[in-house]
Order: sequence, then C-alpha cells, then structure tokens
Amino acid sequence: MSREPLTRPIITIVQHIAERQRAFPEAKGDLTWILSGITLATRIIESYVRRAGIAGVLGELGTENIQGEVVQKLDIVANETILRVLGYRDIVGIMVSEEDDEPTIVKSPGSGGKYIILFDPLDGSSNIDVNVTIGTIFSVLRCREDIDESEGTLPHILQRGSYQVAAGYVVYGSSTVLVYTTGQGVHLFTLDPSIGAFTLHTEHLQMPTSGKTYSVNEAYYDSFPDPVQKYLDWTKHNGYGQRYIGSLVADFHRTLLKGGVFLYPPTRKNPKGKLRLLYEANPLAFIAEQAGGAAWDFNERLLDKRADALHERTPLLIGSTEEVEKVMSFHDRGKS
Ligand code: AHM
Ligand code: MG
Repeated sequence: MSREPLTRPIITIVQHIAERQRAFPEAKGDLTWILSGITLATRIIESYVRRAGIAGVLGELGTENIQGEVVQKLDIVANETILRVLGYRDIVGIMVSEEDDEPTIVKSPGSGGKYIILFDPLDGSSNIDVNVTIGTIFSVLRCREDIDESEGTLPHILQRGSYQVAAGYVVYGSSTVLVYTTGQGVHLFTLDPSIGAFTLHTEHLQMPTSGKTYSVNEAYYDSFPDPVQKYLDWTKHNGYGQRYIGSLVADFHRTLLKGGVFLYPPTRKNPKGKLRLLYEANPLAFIAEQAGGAAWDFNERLLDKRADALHERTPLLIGSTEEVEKVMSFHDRGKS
C-alpha cells in the first residue's frame, strides 16, 4: 500500500537556478556558478552577523569609506568575504563594492573575465550595533564585447540597469531570506540553518499593486522637493501608515511583500539622493519590475538611467506601481 512521503520536497537555490538555466540550451551554467558563490558568501556573512557580539566584530573600524561614511568592522568582514569567495570563480571579471574606492579586477575582460559583480556587502550598517535588520545587495552585469581593452574597465561597469543579467539581496532578519531574479520573475528562499541551505519559499513573487504605506526618513521633510512634500501631506488625510527601518534592503523587502512605496528623494545635504545607483538602486529596481512593481528616480525610469561614475548616487522612488504613480502624479501636476 502506498503512503504519502513523510518528508517535504526541498528545492535549494542552486537547484532552482540550474533548473531554470536548463531551459536555455545555450546557457553554460555561468549564472548558477556565480549565484552559488553569492549564496556561499552570504551564508558566511550570516554566521558573522549572528555571532557579531561574540566574534568581536561589532563596532566602528575608525575609518571612513570613499563616500565619507563611517566604516563598521562587519562592513569589512562582509566585503572581504564576498571578494574572497567570488574572486575564486574564474568567470568573474570585475567586482565593484560600496566599500572600495576602485573596482577589483579578477580577470580583465580581454583575458576571459565575463561578468561584473556589483555589491553593497552590508547595507544598513548604522543598524548593525543595535540588532536591527541589515542585508547584502548584489547586481550582475555581463562584460561588454564591443569595447576595446584600451578603454579600460569603466565602460564595462557603467551600464544601464536594464542590462543586468541577475540581481538579488539577502536580508539578515528574524530569519535569513534571499531574493533573486535573472529576469524570469522573482524568487524567495529562506535559509534553513539546520542544513545550511537556502530553500525555496515562494516562486514568482508578485508585489501588491498598491499599499497604503510609505517609507521615508520624514525628518528631512523640509529639504524634500515640493512635490514630495505635497505627496506626504496628502497621505496624512488618506489613511496611510508609515514604516522606516533605515536599512534600504529591509525597507524594500517589506515593500515587496506588503506593498507601498519607499522614497529617498534629493535633499539639501544629498542633492543627488543618498543611495548608490549601481549596487543599491539598480538591483532593487530590477527586482521590483520583475515582481510587477516600479522604480523611478523621480524623473525617469531607474533602469534607463545612465551612470557616469562608479559610486554615483541617485534619488530613489520604488514600490507598488499604483503608489509610485501616485507620487509621480504630484510631480506631473507641478509641470502642467
Ligand atoms: P549604507 O549602505 O552605508 O548602510 O547606507 C545606506 C542606508 C540605506 O540602507 C538606508 O535606506 C539609508 O542609508 C538611510 O539613510 P538615512 O539615515 O539618511 O535615512
Ligand atoms: Mg547600503
């Protein structure tokens, strides 16, 4: 007599990526190899994050990065982990990190380096010491074939977000969750600590099309552009709630699951916004669009935006399509 299996099927992230790549006979397993490297690196980072108080890696390093921000010890641990793990994968050509002034060349595109990995090793680092959710964000680009070696590496890196071949993030929260896209929908995995693997939780995640929650550092209200102020005033009479963690990756994750909108507009202090285009905004914009949401820089679609510098900043408006449209409608009103 047959009976139901006692165990539930488990799909790990590497199985998932490999199965999806099988649908493309020309694919050589490159993305599987890169994403498996990222999952290994983030599992190592996760173990540091969970043991930070015991492992002696809490607190500031006593230096600032290129962007004038205080560097935390865990920022460096996370950065070194990703550089080390992915540096061993010979299809990786260039790595760009929020923590490093210059790109790391693993293998120049002319000598066979095929991919560029851009990442924020530990987003939300001001939250590290207070046990609030932080995360890792990554973006993968293919090195351009139309560029001569003499042009250097920057033209390979400064591609529009719409050219990303994969993007994702890991949230080190009450559980550890990984979300990724390779342009065929958005998939969510949870780290099962008992087996040390990310296992499939939801395939083809869809962001709600609306949601009455806005996420912004409203302390900067006075220095926001007029249309953003008007939108925020409008929410006060229309039943909205506000949530702001101060870790982009965590604020975005909530917005992806529950709907709503995240805003980091230009401010007096940061006239071009605070968040970085290549390794914070672009990967999340790719995920948002793949999940049916939208991302703008308050002026144009984020994925169409041209980057002029490695650590370029951008204003960011991202979330449920109807909420993004609502914010943009206050901008359009100003123009007519
Ligand atoms: P980080 O990458 O150095 O941690 O900085 C980016 C963080 C984002 O995670 C977050 O959205 C933002 O800075 C918060 O900035 P603010 O404190 O100005 O609200
Ligand atoms: Mg960050």
